[in-house]
Amino acid sequence: MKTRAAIAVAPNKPLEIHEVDLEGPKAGEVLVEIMATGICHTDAYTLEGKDSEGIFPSILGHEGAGVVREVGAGVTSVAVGDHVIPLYTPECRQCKSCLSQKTNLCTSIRATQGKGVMPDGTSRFKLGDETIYHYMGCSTFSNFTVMPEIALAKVRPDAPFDKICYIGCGVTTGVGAVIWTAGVEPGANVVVFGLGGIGLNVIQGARMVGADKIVGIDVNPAKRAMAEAFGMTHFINPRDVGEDKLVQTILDVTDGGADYSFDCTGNTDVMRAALECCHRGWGVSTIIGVAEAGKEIATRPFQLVTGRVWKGSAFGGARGRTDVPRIVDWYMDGKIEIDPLITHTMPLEDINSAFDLMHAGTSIRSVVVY
Ligand code: NAD
Ligand code: AHE
Ligand code: ZN
Repeated sequence: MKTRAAIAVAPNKPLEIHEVDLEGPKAGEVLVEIMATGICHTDAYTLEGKDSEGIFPSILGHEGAGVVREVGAGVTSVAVGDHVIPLYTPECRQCKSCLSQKTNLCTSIRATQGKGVMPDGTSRFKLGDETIYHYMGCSTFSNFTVMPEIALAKVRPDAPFDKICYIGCGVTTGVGAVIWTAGVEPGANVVVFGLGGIGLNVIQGARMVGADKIVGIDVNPAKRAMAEAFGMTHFINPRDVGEDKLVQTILDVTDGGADYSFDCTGNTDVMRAALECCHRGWGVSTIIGVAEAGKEIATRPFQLVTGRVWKGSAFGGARGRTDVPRIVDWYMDGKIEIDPLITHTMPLEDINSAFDLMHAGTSIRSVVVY
């Protein structure tokens, strides 16, 4: 079949809209009509050539929601007409990682996913004779895509696509990192670096679990109002206090340091500050931000010797097929908010403006509605 898609042709070039050829689903695969997709900072990072796994030409996008239109042989967990959220972190429930119950990082198809192909080693997308690669196993910047069955969360049919697409990455990543990765408890002091599409969801996760102080840090003062609306109690702009005084300022505000901190910037200097602002003896810092290829983190080992803990979180530690439908319920039941975070919507033809808005710091989430 033909499908309209935005193709990342080369690093740092605008996405190009084309009618591409899409091969139908093979065994264990599902054809999904994507109804809406968010644009996450990770899409921008890959488009900018910062992802060591970035492949061009490819169809980016990993934050979608849609409807099953066709199933391949042997598919049993979803049927035509089901509403689904594509999962860049699948849940096969059979691999060593899934069975361990210690991680959400299902390994069953990770290798082919990182190479931009389906589990059989081939792409379903073509433009003329040229192969166009998949991205993060999702490619939601295409109106239709093919997904492995194990990478689809079936969700309730009354939830609006243009909002729940955000649960495909940003919402789950932020809220999940609080609940599942860090395990923040009521009364804890939480410090969040970067108040964008991920950081604001860390803030609402912290509010949901009953955190005490929720300190937000951002170099863009325009992010303050939304963060306060989502539960932030204190705001610090590193440029106001001086970058060299940032950690001490946080220690003062939190009476000795954060119980939990989260990096939602992808900046390795910020990651260091996020660790070092943690309380001596027990503070836990969770890295969510994705740093560009070649970057490394550093701190004095003494920071860890004296009890601070450095962790990382992918997709909020969520087990996609199990947890994503629950998060959709939380949204529909009013336990979490999504609508105010979707600051811009646009047709696929205008998708490049979503990247401009992100870089200008004027959007939280842009959503393409097909
Ligand atoms: P975003 O662009 O919406 O937000 C980033 C925010 O960080 C902005 O508000 C920006 O002003 C702020 N910022 C930038 N530099 C800063 C600094 N030095 N100090 C303080 N604040 C600073 O991006 P997003 O969509 O929220 O994504 C955030 C990060 O999380 C990205 O690196 C993204 O790739 C990553 N991410 C990781 C996962 C995961 O599973 N681990 C999932 C989604 C996104
Ligand atoms: N491909 C990069 C790493 C990118 C990365 O860390 N991705 C996150 C999700 S970001 C979503 O917006 C993730 O889930 N990582 C776990 C995984 O298995 O990819 C690189 O450095 O090569
Ligand atoms: Zn993302």
